[in-house]
Amino acid sequence: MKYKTLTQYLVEQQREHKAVSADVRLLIETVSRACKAISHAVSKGALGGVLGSLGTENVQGEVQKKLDVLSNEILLEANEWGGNLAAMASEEMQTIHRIPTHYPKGQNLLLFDPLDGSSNIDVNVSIGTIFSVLQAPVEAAGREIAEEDFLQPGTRQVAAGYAIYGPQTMLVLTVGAGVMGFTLDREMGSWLLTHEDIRLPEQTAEFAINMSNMRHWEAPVRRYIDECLQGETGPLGKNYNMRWIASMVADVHRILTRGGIFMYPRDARASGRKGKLRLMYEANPMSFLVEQAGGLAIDGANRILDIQPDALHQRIGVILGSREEVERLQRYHQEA
Ligand code: P6P
Repeated sequence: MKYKTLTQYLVEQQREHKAVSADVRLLIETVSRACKAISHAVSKGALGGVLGSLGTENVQGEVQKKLDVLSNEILLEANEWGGNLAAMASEEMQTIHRIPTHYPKGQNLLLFDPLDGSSNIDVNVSIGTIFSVLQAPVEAAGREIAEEDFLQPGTRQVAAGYAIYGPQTMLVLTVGAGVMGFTLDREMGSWLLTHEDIRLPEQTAEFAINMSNMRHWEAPVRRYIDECLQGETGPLGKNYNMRWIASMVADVHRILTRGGIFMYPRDARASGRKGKLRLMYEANPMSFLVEQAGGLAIDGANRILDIQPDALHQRIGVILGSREEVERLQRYHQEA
């Protein structure tokens, strides 16, 4: 079977649908090449001397794995010279990374979690790269780009996606014209459009949450999970299954593929009061993808994409997936 390549898809979106500009198309192609390099490094595992921790912590206070830092460096180096970026931001860096003065600059802002789920690296479980593309505010023209220029609601994203390094390496992307899945053909080094127009099933019987945090949850979350656990004898009238990979990219990919609800809600812990996941480069790109596929993404009562960020590494509660289930949980939060 002949598959459309990522380049062909992007050229068509640019030429026929005006869904992407030439420099966003170049940016996505550059990010996809960097993800190929990360996939190659990840797949070497112990043979590549890239497993294990560096003994350092990132800005989040999380232990940095060798592959976290390597993936961050691959994305920075790949995206510095293209002339289509004003600056970058990463989970692994305290503040923004401006384009070096000897390179031309562009109008786009690239944000990424270079290797999400890195606690799974050493145990050979799927991990991924998450990215989000914004545009520099008009008022930033003629001055140095600042961190505040990144603090835009998720509705302003012009593109978002993730690469998942699993049994297959895939790139799942939206430019605001639906969600497309590309599988890496390692022999040719091409991303091939194998999953056109991914639609997230509106109903599900599968929830994803870390149950060990149950005692810390707010009442609406506790109510919803209790009802799921009551199965067909309870108010939801059906039995539910549970999955938790502890790798957001893998859990979200499963949900985009067969439906489900992903929950990392804020909770009563000091570390969880605002949630665990980061708004700018985890929740926003995943929410853009989920909504483009027909699903819903909330922080509890509010749509995630509408949230006005107040800090680059801001954390947020995340509930996303099959529309019917997320709407139910949103009602429970609104009733609380
Ligand atoms: P927990 C990975 O560290 C991550 O940021 C997400 O990818 C994942 O969904 C979550 O944290 C897992 O958190 O507390 O279950 O280990």
